[in-house]
Amino acid sequence: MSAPEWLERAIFYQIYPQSFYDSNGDGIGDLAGIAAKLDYLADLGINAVWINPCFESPFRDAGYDIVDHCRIAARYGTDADMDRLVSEAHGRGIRVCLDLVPGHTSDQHPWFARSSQPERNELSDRYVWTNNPWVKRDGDIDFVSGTTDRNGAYAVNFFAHQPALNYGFANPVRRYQQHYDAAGPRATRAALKSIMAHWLGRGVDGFRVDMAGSLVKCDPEQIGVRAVWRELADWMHNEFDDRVLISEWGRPEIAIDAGFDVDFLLPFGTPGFDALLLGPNTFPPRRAFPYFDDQSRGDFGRFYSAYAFQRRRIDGRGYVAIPSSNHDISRPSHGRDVADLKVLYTFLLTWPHVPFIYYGDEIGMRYVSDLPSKEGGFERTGSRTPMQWDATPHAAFSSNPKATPYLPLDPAPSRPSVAAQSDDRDSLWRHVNQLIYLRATERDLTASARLELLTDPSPGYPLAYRRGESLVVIVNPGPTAAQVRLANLGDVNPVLSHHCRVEHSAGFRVRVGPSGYGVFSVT
Ligand code: TEU
Ligand code: CA
Repeated sequence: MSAPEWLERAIFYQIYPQSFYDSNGDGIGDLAGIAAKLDYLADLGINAVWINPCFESPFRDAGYDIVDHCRIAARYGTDADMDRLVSEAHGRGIRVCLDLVPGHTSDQHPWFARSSQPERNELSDRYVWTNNPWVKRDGDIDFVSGTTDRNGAYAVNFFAHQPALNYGFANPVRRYQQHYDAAGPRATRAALKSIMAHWLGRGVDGFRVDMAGSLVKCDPEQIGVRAVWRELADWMHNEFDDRVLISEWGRPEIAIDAGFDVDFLLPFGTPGFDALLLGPNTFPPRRAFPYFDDQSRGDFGRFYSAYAFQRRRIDGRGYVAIPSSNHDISRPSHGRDVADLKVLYTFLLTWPHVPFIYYGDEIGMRYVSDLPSKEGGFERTGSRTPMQWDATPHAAFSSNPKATPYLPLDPAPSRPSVAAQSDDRDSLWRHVNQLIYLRATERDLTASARLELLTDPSPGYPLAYRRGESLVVIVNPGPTAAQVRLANLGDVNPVLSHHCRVEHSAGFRVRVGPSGYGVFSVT
């Protein structure tokens, strides 16, 4: 089953709903607020959005603790607001993906209340329960007990208030462990299908799937979880045309094999994401420096070996997605200035993958350190501050300037804003906008168009690569000018370049300055 064609040109924008735009003045971003900003997204060149969970929840994990998967949380609006948002977005050629959280619910979900009852009932097997209330851990699974009258302990999927739904075990070895094809796990799968069908039936274009690899327990070879997702993915692709499944798995070679269309490179699973973007002063921190490092201390080869392995294994059946950042990690501007970010985006938006831009990254919003945790964010809270629309004290985040926003705004007087950048031809926003335009119009910048490295990937300062037949890209992160000689490329003309020159004398010498980049057409 090949992935939907529209992914070839997709440029996703991740929206944290509570922090994007507050349309009704209560200080919390909402669905009508997203609808009000669709023209902004269309002007930026975005053609797909992923909205973090916006369903009924006690919000102890910012909405990843759900009590009703088929109802929009009152603080974001109504189901009708979602219908309006989808229709308005489609009217602008923007697809809408929601966040599917299949692995767990809130412990306040009605399913859990019923499943926690001592006497056996139709939902006793909806979660993973031991038959012994004193179990704290079994293998790699944590358990919690004492919070209900059921004579057992329940498996935890993330926080203690997020009981794991029962999709079964790949290799059951204890009496309480059911095979993933047993009746209980199959009923859970059926319940997940009805949640998916509910939103797909309302025109949603697909899902980003939370902790996709967590469903089947004791599954070291991920045989069971692949079988479960293959059934769900085949069902969805057969029942609903042109919809996508995007996994938070971090193992594209497994996720695509399991039926997903796209899998993220992330700070866990494959090492590719770390090698590009994470280092000693990011969150999560890493010992080694990333390739996009302001002192050129990284090594593109660390990324490229992981990426090339994934591409070989995926073999055209799906896509890798490299996000600029997301709601769980520090923003790319952490430790990088605008010049560094322009080089990073030149790579992110010309490399073969499906790009995801996290809201605010297009203007270089900062990761705000040391914020008090909100709704289970902890260190992640710094990447979830309100969108900065203009330079007024409240950044025009809310229709009510007096409203207390969901989180404090970035306090820096120099904080970036859309208003200050969208008309500035040298701004980061304009650079991202130009690259998105290129990606949308150049036939050699589709997600699958051919890639040929023109320089050694290690350490990769500078790095040059060819896309398709007609484009050559050069990036040189860091403070040191560099030059490299390329093979004869034919006639070379700059499309978008900064401190980057290709000289025709004696072959092709590329001179590129500190934080230089260039996109050249070759004929
Ligand atoms: O994240 C799962 C996950 O593994 C990462 O969140 C990471 O391990 C964690 O943030 C510590 O860095 C997903 C969602 O993205 C996250 O926001 C949720 O909190 C989590 O699942 C539970 O649903
Ligand atoms: Ca609001």
